[in-house]
Amino acid sequence: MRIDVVTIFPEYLEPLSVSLVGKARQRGQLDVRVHDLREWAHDRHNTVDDTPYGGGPGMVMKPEPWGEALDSVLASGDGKPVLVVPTPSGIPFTQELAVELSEQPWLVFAPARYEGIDRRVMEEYEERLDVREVSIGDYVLAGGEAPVLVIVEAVARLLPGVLGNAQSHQDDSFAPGAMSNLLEGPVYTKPPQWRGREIPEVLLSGHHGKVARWRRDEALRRTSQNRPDLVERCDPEALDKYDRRL
Ligand code: 6GU
Repeated sequence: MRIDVVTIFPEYLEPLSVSLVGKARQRGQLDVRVHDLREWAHDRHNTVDDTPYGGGPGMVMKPEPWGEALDSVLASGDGKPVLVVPTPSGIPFTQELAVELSEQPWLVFAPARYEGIDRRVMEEYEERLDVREVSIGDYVLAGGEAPVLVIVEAVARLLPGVLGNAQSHQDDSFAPGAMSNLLEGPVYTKPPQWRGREIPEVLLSGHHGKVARWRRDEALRRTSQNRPDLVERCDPEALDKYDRRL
């Protein structure tokens, strides 16, 4: 997969060289290119923003640098990318959308600072591309760069061969399928005693059926505690599938 990011803070994207995403790049599974939007500014101050028409607080990102930057990125590759625009007014970013994006050969991210990008940029590229305005949650960040890190990590770990074990994301909380509405329960590793605390006995029993049932009960307990909204949407048949999963 190829990913381009156009931003006024290229250094904000440096974490994309670390950990899972960094390794996927080193292995050639992911081609990430970060571009400085100011390269497409024209005045000597490299201005990319201006005051909003109609008045009001803050600044709006000018359309010309975005248009030239996106045209240049589009011309540098084959075919059409999906254009992802992080914004608190977008559709919710979900695991389902992560899966859909992970199936694309090419993603271009256009994170905004300030109050957002001049609307005509979206109108222009909606005529040419699949454009997704995406929000990562119900809170407001200062810009779309942190959401790009979030979305790229969620997508990259779904690419074939990026996680060691293909099973490991079948069981994710929010993975589409049997467990789509349950959170994962607690996990334990060695030592068997730590500061006087023990491992739940069932995990040492070697009884796969009982272990599966315990995990499902813990998943339900955690979900009703932290996300009662998800329990309401839970399909009872999904619980039986959870039992048979191991
Ligand atoms: Cl995608 N951008 C910004 N600026 N704030 C957000 C967001 C995105 N998602 C939630 N809050």
